[in-house]
This record gives sequence, C-alpha cells and structure tokens, in this order.
Amino acid sequence: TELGLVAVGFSGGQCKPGVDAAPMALIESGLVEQLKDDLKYDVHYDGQVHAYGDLMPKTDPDYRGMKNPKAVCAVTKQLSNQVYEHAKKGRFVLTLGGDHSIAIGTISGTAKAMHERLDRDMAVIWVDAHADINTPETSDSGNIHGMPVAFLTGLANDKPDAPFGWLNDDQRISPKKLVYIGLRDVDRGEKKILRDNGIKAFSMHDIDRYGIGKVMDMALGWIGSDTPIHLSFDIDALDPMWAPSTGTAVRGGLTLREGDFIAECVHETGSLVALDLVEVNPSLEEQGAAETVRAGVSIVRSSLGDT
Ligand code: DIR
Ligand code: MN
Ligand code: MN
Ligand code: MN
Repeated sequence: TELGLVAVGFSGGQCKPGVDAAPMALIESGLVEQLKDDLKYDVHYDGQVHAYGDLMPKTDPDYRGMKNPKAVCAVTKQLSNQVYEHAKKGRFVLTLGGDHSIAIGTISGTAKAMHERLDRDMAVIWVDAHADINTPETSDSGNIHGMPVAFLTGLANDKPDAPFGWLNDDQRISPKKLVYIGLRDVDRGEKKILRDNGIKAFSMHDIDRYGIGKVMDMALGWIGSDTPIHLSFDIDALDPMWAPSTGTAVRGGLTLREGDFIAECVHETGSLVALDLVEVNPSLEEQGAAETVRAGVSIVRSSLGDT
C-alpha cells in the first residue's frame, strides 16, 4: 500500500515547547523502517520535519481569545494541502505531530480528497482525553489545540478574512460522522456543544461499563461500513502510566493495550484512510519520554495492520 508520511514539528496550538520534537523522536526510533520492512508500505516521505518557519508571522496578537492565531492558521492551511496531495493520489496519510491543532490541516485535507475521489462524507474517530471542541468563546485557555473539532465541523465559524476563514465546506466534516473515544476531561462549554449537537462520545466511563470490545462495536456501528475513516489519536488518551510525556496528561485513561485495540479495530474495517498521532512531548518527562515514544510507535503500527 502507498503511504504518505508528513512530519509536523509544530507546537503553537498550545503553550508548552517540545511537542515539535516528537516527529524526529518517533522517526529516530525506527518507525519509517518498520513501516517499510515489517508492514510492507511504499512510503512517500520528503525526509523533513516541517517547522514552517517561513510562514511564521512577526507578530501574532490574540484574536477572539485565540493564542497564535496567525501561526496556527498558516501552518494548518499549508498542511491541509500537503495531506490533500497525498490523499488524492490514493495514499494512506500518516501525520506525526505536533500538537492537536494540526488536525485542522490534516482532516480538512483528507475530507476534501474523499469528497472529490469518492463523493462521500468522511468519518472521524477522535481518541483523546479531551474533546477539543471548544469555540474561541467557550475556551478558557485560548489554546487552539482545544478547538480543532469546532472549526472542522463548522460549529465555530470564522469570517473569510479571519484565521480559519480558509476552510471551505468540502474540507469540513459532519458532527454526525464524528465519534470520540477515551474522554475524561471535557470543559463545561464543550459538554453543552456535544449534547446540543448529538455528537457520539464514548468516555472512560463507557469503556469501564461496556469494555473496549463493545465500545468499538458501537463506535464503528455508528459510522457504518463503507465510510472512509480518519483516525486522530491524541497520545493523552492513554493513561499517564503508558504515556506520561504529554502536555495535558489526565489520569484514569486507556491502557496501551486498549489504545492498540482501538487502532486494530479501525484498521480491520478496511476503511481507514489517514492517521494523526499527536501531543507526544519528549521534553516533559525525562524518565517517561522513551516510554511515550514507544507507545506512539505502537499505536501507529497497530493502526497500520500490525498484529
Ligand atoms: C482544554 C484542554 N480543554 C482546552 N484541552 C486539551 O485548553 O481547551 N486538549 N489539552 O488536548
Ligand atoms: Mn509509490
Ligand atoms: Mn487533543
Ligand atoms: Mn488531549
């Protein structure tokens, strides 16, 4: 299978430096060779970790309370094209982040390609401790990595000349085709957005109640067969025991095995078209960095058919 790999060293969607070093750490641990040699992918990779330095604005004042709006806008817009170029050629797209704001770029890119190639709405499975569906107005932090889903679904809108005004309808996803797994730290305003829009979400409570096997049956049943799926995996979905080196770790999360199981089930559908792996921050925990990178590699391998 053809695979396009995009390495995104960007941290401007939140305030902690270091998450931009994750793609290099993942690649240095041998990920690309494993994809080629073990899993037999034909990997298309430009050999660079994109930092988009040339796109960075000189000044970047807050806008509607958002931090670094111009930088996040410029990076996601460019990334959207990079992902789209791979996806329209029929390649699976693997994006290594970076913080989760980059999903504005990745998902808009695959959504557009799926609309064009298959004339279909794409589904998104968002595995995360957080819902990342704040609008600029509901966000307490102003960090855009807590907002990507709001922009991608059109629940937060921006004027054409404003930061995310570049998103067109064919680059968006329907709230009905979105499924969350692993939630346990959802803001008050986000809870209202999830409720008001009937968005499907499986929290840690649901996983405790039904078990991960039943939850995956229900999650994939909601999406239905024959719908292309983009999996956006925030490493903080995993319990800090397995992934301590991440910007906003929350206790009570998925085991690594549960994370791998989610990835395996999504792979087994045959409908997975793209994967984001985000929020690994190797600089946060001296002891836990290697462990967290290993967990990230494991999630990628499981998503790509390793068993
Ligand atoms: C919080 C934290 N809901 C926010 N979000 C995080 O800033 O909007 N997402 N950490 O991964
Ligand atoms: Mn090729
Ligand atoms: Mn996230
Ligand atoms: Mn998160």
